[in-house]
Amino acid sequence: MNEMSEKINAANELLEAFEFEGELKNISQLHDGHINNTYVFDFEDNGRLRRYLVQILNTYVFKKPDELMNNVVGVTRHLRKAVIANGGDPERECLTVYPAKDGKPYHIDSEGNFWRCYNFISDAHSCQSVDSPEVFFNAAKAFGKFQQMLADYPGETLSETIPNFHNTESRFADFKKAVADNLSGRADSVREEIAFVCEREADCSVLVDLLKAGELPLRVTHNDTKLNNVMFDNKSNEGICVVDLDTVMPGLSLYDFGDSIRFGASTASEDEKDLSKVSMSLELFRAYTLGYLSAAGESLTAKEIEYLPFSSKLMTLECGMRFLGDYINGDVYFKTAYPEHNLDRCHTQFVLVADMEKKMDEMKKIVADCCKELGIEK
Ligand code: GN1
Ligand code: MG
Repeated sequence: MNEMSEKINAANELLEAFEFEGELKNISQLHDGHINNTYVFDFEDNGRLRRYLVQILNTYVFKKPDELMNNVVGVTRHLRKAVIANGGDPERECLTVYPAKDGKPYHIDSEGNFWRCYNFISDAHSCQSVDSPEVFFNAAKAFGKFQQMLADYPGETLSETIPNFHNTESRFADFKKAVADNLSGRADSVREEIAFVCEREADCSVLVDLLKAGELPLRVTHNDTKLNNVMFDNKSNEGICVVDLDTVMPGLSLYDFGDSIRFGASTASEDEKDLSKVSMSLELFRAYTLGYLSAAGESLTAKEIEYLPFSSKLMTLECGMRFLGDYINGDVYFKTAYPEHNLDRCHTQFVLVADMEKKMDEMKKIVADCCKELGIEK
């Protein structure tokens, strides 16, 4: 069923299931993410506009939505307390789960769709690309602060919503399986891309090995730190709220840092076809590093800081490998708008990886300079 009719069919059921206030006036769809379907429901309540963020969770990707929602409820409650303790506005600086009337944090409709409802963050916007280093600096501060606010969250109570999500070694094994199974029959047309990944097999184990050896600490991390997962205040442009909490799980701070660079430090969009436009901007890398270290630097270990540049490359390689694997699997995981979409995405990621390999020494120097500027000594 197409997405438009899906939301209209379900609207009446949702009005029954959730405690919305007012009269439903409009439904619009947001097209930010590659996984879930997101809508904004506008209600009029005694002349006042009330908006809710309503989503269908992708249960192909998230196999245990119940456990996922337990994570999200726990994490959002914790963040709310932290925002209040910092003197912030919990209506705009964190997500709140609105439970269904039966008390569950979701509603499964008659067609089996898994719906949930959040507050809509008012007077704020998301960004699909970085138009100034300042925006990226602000995103970094927001993700750094997010990590700080979750520093005392009991990680052992969180379920793994996608097992081995950033275990790049296991991602590589999944990739090899996709190539061997060749479900779409496309593998022969992407031999060069497959070789690009295989040449970098050793990289895939580096962070996992450091974690196993106890050289990197396990923290509660976001794990999907794309620029468009931060809401920016319309007036100040500060990053006020981190959203998309489905992958908040125990992980490495380096996953969050690296994934932000992958998406936000690129000079082009993730699916740019003209690869001559794609590179990793050192200016943007610097802006993010400075923002992130200013918010979270004190709590990072020397090893974490040392691996910031490498993690940027690794998270980009991992994501490119996932896009390529999905292309070979027949586009079953990421939403795509046209048949070669995942392949286009994979190409931008690999151009970025190659560019980061060239710029690795400069990235290391930027990290050292930022530490110096901020007085961080490890
Ligand atoms: C997905 O949902 P979204 O678009 O924020 C994906 C991330 C990828 C990203 C690539 C649960 O994130 O892991 O890095 O696409 N999320 C999931 O753009 O797989
Ligand atoms: Mg998202």
